[in-house]
Amino acid sequence: MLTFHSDDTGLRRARTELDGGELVTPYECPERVELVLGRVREVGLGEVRAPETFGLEPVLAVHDRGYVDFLATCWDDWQAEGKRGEAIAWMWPTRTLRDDRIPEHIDGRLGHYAMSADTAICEGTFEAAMASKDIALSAVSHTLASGEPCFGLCRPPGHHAASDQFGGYCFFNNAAIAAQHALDRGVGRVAVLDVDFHHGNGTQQIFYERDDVLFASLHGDPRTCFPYFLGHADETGRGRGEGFNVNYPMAPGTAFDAWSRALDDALARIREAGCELLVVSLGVDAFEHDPISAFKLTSDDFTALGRRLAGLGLPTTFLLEGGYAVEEIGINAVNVLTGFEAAC
Ligand code: SP5
Ligand code: ZN
Repeated sequence: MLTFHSDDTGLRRARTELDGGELVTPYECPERVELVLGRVREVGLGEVRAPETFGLEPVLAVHDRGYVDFLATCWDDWQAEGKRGEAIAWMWPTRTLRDDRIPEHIDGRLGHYAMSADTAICEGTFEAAMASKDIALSAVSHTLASGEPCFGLCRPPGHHAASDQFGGYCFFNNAAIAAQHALDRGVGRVAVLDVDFHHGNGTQQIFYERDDVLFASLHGDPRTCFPYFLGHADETGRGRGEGFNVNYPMAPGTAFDAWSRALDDALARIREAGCELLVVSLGVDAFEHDPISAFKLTSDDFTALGRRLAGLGLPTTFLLEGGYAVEEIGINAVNVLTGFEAAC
């Protein structure tokens, strides 16, 4: 299987993440890509290729222009204020305030465009996000052109990024950008299957009122898990999108037996919907030893996941999402890919 990778994903190396009232070294770090790339090479998964550049047009097909401009200028605007730390939002237009006027001051703009305070913007963030979406677009383009499965080693991840909000370590929604690109190239309906431990709130929001993308997500129940404010089972889509959003919230401690029953249900829904392309939001933070997650998948379970995905028989693009701080991130991500290939 072909892998798309770029060293430019390493241009973002944030120093700070607000976690438990402390500023810690971010869980989402450049070393993640090195670990996965090392494993891709170790097992001889296939060629590793640099992405092509696609510019902003496919980004603007799913993201708001003002949001993209904000991401492009945030770090400079923040620095122009003489701030010493990284750009972390600290005030938001929450329930009792207005959200229809975008402030001019960078603190207000940050609050307008941020979803959560876990994600600092630092030097190189925009450049890394551009590389990440180019990886996703290159991967899906390869799948469309060849019918072959393809792996986009995206970083930063994307699935928490909404049409005009960043957070959860995500800036551009790589999976949504790739899915929209496929539709714009003539694919009739795309399935985005999100197996990251966290709910893909951004992907859900972007496609919530549409029937050309079926979004299915397996994740920690938002009653107790990030992102807390979206991802319940009763979120099924709106308008013509009704029935094209499927959430499988599960309790902390869930292991592969229960998790894979939800997976099989999601795969049946994808089959029934007549999807022509599968985009997998491949987070591997459902792993039993992930430092910020609570499911109990083993490394072998990720191989089994790959096998089951192959059973759909669809052209498939895998895009890296979460998965943190453990050596096994490379093993687990690549296990999905080798499991998939072995079953094709
Ligand atoms: C892409 C993705 O997986 N994003 C996840 C973002 C989660 N951010 C909030 C993390 C909260 C971490 N709290 C950990 C406590 C254990 N020390
Ligand atoms: Zn995650």
